[in-house]
Amino acid sequence: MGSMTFRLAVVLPMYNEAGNVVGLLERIAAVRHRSGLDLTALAVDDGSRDATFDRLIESAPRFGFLRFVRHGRNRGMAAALRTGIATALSERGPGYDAIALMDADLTHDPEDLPRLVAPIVEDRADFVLGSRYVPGGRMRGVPWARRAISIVGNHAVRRVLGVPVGDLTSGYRAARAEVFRAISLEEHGFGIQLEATVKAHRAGFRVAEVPITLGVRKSGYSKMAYTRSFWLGYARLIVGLWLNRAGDPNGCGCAWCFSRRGASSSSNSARLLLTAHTSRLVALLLGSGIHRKG
Ligand SMILES: Nc1nc2c(ncn2[C@@H]2O[C@H](COP(=O)(O)OP(=O)(O)O)[C@@H](O)[C@H]2O)c(=O)[nH]1
Ligand SMILES: [Mg+2]
Repeated sequence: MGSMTFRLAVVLPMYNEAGNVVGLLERIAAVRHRSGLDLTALAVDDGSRDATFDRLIESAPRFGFLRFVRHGRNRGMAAALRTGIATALSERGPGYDAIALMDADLTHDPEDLPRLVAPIVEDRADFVLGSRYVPGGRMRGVPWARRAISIVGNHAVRRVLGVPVGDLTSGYRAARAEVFRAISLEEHGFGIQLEATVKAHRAGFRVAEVPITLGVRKSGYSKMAYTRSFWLGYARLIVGLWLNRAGDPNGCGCAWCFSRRGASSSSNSARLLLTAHTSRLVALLLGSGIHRKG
């Protein structure tokens, strides 16, 4: 399939990104023009309290490829991504071939989009990660603590879950629409990215990585914080995915997933106890070590 007929929705979660909206859309417009991709920008304003929504409304006449939806109140990045993905999947006649996820703070270069979707366009992959951890991938200006946490975290999770992917948590990614139809995403925190990578791999989709450079934002502020709930959420997710590694590719290890698998109850309660206690312990250890300022 040539790129001219390739329909791509780029989901852009936005929470207080007023200073980035127009610059982002200008760069996407240039990419769209140059690449010939049939690209739609699908912004999800997640109850921003700044002028993000006003900027989107003002931008609509200028950027014909822009669509946007709004949450009445802030529901978090994972909810915004889910809304964006569901909106893209509901598009009919014709539907999108692929859906990309990209941060709206210009830390992901829109210019990388054609390279990101190329493995899908050329039918070499179903799910492509914009990766910091393959040759050519980089981080530019990212604080050392964040780098360290990401590098060590990715390494550990790769070993524990046995998923042969360098950058499991990258927020810059693209997948065939059918991948998002096949996997169920249940995480409420930033862990939704890891959840999607592991579930896509387990469901048998071909995963590829292309190098990207992750930059730092020039406008606005990061909403990621290394809080106790951040670590707790990740720990619970990782332990759950590990416990469920031989089961339903969509299962996360929670009581519901185990009961759906129909396994016997005694070993299940032991596992669930382990999940709860291990995740709390990991979260405590990690959460007490690192606190974010501001
Ligand atoms: N919709 C929505 N987007 C969010 C929320 N938190 C972060 N984002 C968006 O997700 C992307 C990444 O968030 P950011 O705060 O930059 O996190 P970081 O890149 O990990 O530091 C940006 O486009 C944000 O606007 C949220 O609560 N709701
Ligand atoms: Mg960011």
